[in-house]
Amino acid sequence: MDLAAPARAFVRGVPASYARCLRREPVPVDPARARSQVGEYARLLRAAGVAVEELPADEACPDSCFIEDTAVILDAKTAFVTRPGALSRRPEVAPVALALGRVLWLVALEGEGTLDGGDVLRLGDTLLVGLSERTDEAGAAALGGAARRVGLEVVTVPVGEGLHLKSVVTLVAPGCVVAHESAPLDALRRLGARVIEVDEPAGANVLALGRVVLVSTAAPGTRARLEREGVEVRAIDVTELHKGDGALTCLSLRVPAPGCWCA
Ligand code: CIR
Repeated sequence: MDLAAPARAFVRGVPASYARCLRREPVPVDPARARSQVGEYARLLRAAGVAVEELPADEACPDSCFIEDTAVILDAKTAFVTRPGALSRRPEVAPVALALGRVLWLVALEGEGTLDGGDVLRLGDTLLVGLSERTDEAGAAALGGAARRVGLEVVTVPVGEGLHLKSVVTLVAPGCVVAHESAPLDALRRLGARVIEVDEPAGANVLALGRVVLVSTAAPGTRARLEREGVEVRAIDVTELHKGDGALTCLSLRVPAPGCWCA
């Protein structure tokens, strides 16, 4: 199965209530600036050939622009609908499930477990799931049951620093990841991944869209490093989303073309 740019992606608008989003540092955030950064993100996805569907902002859900946490896309036909670890984020799920259900089969997380999509990193036929402050063993086991039915295997790993697993490691190319030193480097290498280590926290979350890889402007060293590796990089300013502990992958849910998988 080939790694390719997503065929389609779902993004979600930034509400004015984003000013009250969950965040580790009590820094002020500017919803209007975040909105324009998400608009540019959608534009870059479209420029990479991705069909983008924008779901409306939900004022009742300050973190709803971080749509990745509400589902895990398993293949071109199937999505696993999550139960986010943060109580305030659970109402985000139903409207996203409604939109996904128009084009995908849905499997819901049954039981008491919790899982955020930001904790799930796909590496070939393996879903590496971070056990974090948001994702627990029961959530990972529920995903494992759904994943097995489409030929994927779940492997869990503890998340040390970072809100989510993908805060500290993301895919660059088939078999190759970019990772912060706080990522589970041994586990990644045991799974056969080539690891490009970077020391910029904002550099560890990149979004591979086929050959083109989006990198935050807050990580110029990572950009230079990937360019030296021959990667075609597009830099994008998502600093207003970083203030809410978000990054590039968390701003979309990406659906691969049939027979392919995507970051
Ligand atoms: C949260 O704390 O849930 C949001 N403020 C940030 C979520 C970022 N999601 C992600 O990286 N997948």
